[in-house]
Amino acid sequence: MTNQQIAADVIAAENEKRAAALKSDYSALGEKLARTGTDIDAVTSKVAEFFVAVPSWGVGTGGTRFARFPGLGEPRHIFDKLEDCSVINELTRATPTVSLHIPWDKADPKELKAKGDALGLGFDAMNSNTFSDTPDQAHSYKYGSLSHVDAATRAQAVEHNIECIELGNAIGSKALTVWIGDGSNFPGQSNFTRQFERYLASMADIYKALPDDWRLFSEHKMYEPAFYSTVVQDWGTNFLIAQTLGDKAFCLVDLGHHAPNTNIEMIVARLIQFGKLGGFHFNDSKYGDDDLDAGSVEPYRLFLVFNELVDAEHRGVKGFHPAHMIDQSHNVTDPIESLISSANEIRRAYAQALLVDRTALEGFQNDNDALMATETLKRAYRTDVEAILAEARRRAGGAIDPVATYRASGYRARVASERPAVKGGSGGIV
Ligand SMILES: [Mn+2]
Repeated sequence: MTNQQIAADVIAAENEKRAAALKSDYSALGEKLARTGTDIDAVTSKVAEFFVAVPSWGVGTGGTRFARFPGLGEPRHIFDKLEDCSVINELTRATPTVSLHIPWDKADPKELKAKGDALGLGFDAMNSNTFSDTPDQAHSYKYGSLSHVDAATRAQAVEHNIECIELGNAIGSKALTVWIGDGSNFPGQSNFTRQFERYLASMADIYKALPDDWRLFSEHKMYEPAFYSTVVQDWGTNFLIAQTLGDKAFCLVDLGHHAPNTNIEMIVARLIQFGKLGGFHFNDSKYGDDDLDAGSVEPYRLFLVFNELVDAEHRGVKGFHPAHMIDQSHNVTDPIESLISSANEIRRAYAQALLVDRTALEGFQNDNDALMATETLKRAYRTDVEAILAEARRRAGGAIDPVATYRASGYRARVASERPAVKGGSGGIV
């Protein structure tokens, strides 16, 4: 038995309070879905097998350029972070893996692996950090890392990524995600072509160090911290990178890394069509890279992204297995509650996308019946699938209402008494 953070009897007692209502809701929804030939249990089973990785950095309180307001019981190190991540998984049964960020989470691989095993957690993609300096490093990343004009700085950044692969390999990870802050703040500051050539050469060196069963994800981002241009600014450049590097290289789509109103679901479709969709950093956005909770601002967009994923699944696209990860920053909520809710919203979008009548949709598309085609999507989106999500959690040993159960467990108060309070005041984006 693994070392659980939330006592099984707390989950059982909370579930007991809600079991009868869930049974009734699930049965009513089952009847409704049966009328259109959908077996609710088949959908519930698929939802129960859908997992998303939690970011280790997400369980700490984030911040903005202006300030950071620490929360109670903030994790002190990666082992505290893993315990917080375990809480999310114990209650949702949707997040059995954690994505680490190096050097923030650097630790003895044996200890990391042992802690993960004890909590029943695995390790998802490793994330390198060459967008900030550590006190002991020889060359600064102030003017870039993998694309820096200085060869020694580039070599140091490549070496850091290789170190991430080696650590990841020792703990069972199978992917490296590379996002760089490289770019320019002024027109003329950098030669776009030379800079991208240097980036590609550095990435090729990292790619060479990749084990055979690993994947390399490159993440595009329109702006920030470079405000005039970034080296990997959009999905087109990202696609060129993945295509240039080889079969183990894929594009990672972070939902917040696009201009407002960008048709992200269409980008997803294109990347799927050409075999280069590596996976996602789920979050939500209003204006920029806001790192808001998944599904909190534009749940319909999240659904439309999942509609493309389910469409690919439905068509049996070869080698289609995108990595699902959350990438959020929590400033005003308990990070554990935000991550619980985000994992649920992501599963909700998946469940709704599973309900799309794809035969009918194809018929309406072929008949140029725009109204009924879009109505077919809306019909699935409007379905309240909460009972499916709750039943999937309950069957897997999780909580029918995970946030209420988390609050009832008193976990935050317990860790607040064990972990020293952190003073606020400093700025800094997580
Ligand atoms: Mn991201």
